[in-house]
Amino acid sequence: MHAWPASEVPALPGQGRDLRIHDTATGGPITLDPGPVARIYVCGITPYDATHIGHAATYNAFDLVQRVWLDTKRQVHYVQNVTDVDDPLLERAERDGIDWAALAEQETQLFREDMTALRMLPPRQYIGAVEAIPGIVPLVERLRDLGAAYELEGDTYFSVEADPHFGQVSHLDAAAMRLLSAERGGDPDRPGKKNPLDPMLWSAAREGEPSWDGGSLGRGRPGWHIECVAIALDHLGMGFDVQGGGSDLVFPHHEMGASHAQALTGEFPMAKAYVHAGMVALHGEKMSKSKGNLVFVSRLRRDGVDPAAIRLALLAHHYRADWEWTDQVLRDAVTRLGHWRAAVSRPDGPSAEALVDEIREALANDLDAPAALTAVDHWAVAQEQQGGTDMGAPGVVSRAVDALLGVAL
Ligand code: 5CA
Ligand code: ZN
Repeated sequence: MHAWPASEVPALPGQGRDLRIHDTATGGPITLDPGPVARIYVCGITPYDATHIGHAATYNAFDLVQRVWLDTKRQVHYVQNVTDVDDPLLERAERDGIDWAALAEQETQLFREDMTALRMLPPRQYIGAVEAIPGIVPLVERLRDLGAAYELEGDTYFSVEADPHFGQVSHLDAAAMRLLSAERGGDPDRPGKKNPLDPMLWSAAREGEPSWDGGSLGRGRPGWHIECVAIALDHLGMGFDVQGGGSDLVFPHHEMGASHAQALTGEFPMAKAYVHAGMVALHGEKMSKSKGNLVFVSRLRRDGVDPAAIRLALLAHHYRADWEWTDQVLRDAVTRLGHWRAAVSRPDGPSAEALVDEIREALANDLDAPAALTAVDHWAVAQEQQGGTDMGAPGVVSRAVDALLGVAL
C-alpha cells in the first residue's frame, strides 16, 4: 500500500540527544542505541471507522520517537501495518451492508489524510494484512512443523506453551490474561484448545467471509498477531528497536507477537523496547470504535479546527498517561498556538539556543512533550514581555517546533 506524503523536517543547529524510553517488558526506562538506522514497527489501524483522537495520540507518540532519532542524524526505518481484514471490519461492513474491502480502503484513505494534516511522518513501508498473506502462510506452516501450532476443526492455533518467555512482555497472571483475551479478539472459551489463551494463527474459510489460499493450511484468513510478526520480520528482522502501540495492545497482541517470533527464531525479544501509549477517554470511558464515544480528527478538521492545534492538544499530555479529551483541552491548544505564532512572527527575539536544548532534553527523557511545550511557553512569554535582539531566534524556534514536535507555526 502507499503511505502518505512526508512533511519536511528542518535541520537544527547543535546536537540531538539519544532517546531514553520506558519499556513495558522490563518495566523501566532504557536508553536505546539504534545504530545508524533505527528500526521501529508501529501497529496500524483496523480501518472500519475514522481516525479518532485516541489513535492520533498514539501515532503522535511514535512520531516523536522518529523525530528524536532524525535529530540525532540517524535514518529511521519505520514500518506500519493496516489490519485490513479482521472480525470487527467484517462485522461493520455486514452491519452497514457495504463491501468490506471498500470500507477498509475508504477508512485507510481518510487515515492517510488525517496523518498528513497532523504532520505525522509516514512509514517507509505501509503494509496491509491482505497483501502480507503470502508471507504469513509459510510462517504459520513453520510454526506447525516446529510443533508450536496445532489444528482445531480446520483452524490453526498457536500454542503458548511453545514459548518459554511467554508472559514477559505483559507480566500478567493467567486470570488477567484470560479476561483480556476474551475482551480483545481471543476465544478462551472455545472447547478443544490446548490452553485457553492460545491465539488463532490461521482461520479456516467460513461461509460468507473472504478467504485466501493458505497452502497446506487450506483456504482461510490470517490471525491478528501473526500479521504484525510477519510484516515486522519481513521488513525489519528480529531485534528491531521499538514496537509501539496503545496500552490496549500489551496483551494479547504484543505478548503473542513476541511469542510467535520467539518460537520461529529462538530469539527473544522481537523488539528491544515495547512502548505503549496511554488511552484517551471521552466522557469518562476509553474512546473506542466499539463503544462509539469518538471524536474524529476528520470531523474537527471539517469544523475548521487547525490541525496544528489538534497536534498541540495531543502534545500537552504525556504519552504514557491516560487522559480525557474535552473541549477545554482543544481551547487551551488553540490559545497556545496563537501565542506561539505571535511570538515567532517578530523578526527578532530572545536567544533560542537554550530552548532548543530544553526541547531536546525533554523529548529524550521518555518523550516528555508537556515539558517541551512549557519550555516553548517560557520563550514565548519572554518574547512577549521583554522581546530580544537575536535576529535568528524566531526562525530557530519555528524550525525546532516543526522538526521536533511536528507543529507548523
Ligand atoms: N490494527 C490493530 C493493531 S495491529 C489495532 O489495534 N487497530 S486499532 O484501530 O484498534 O487501533 C490503532 C492504534 O490506536 C493502536 O495502537 C491502539 O492501541 C490505539 N488506540 C485505540 N484506541 C485508543 C485510545 N482510546 N487512546 C489511545 N490509543 C488508542
Ligand atoms: Zn499490530
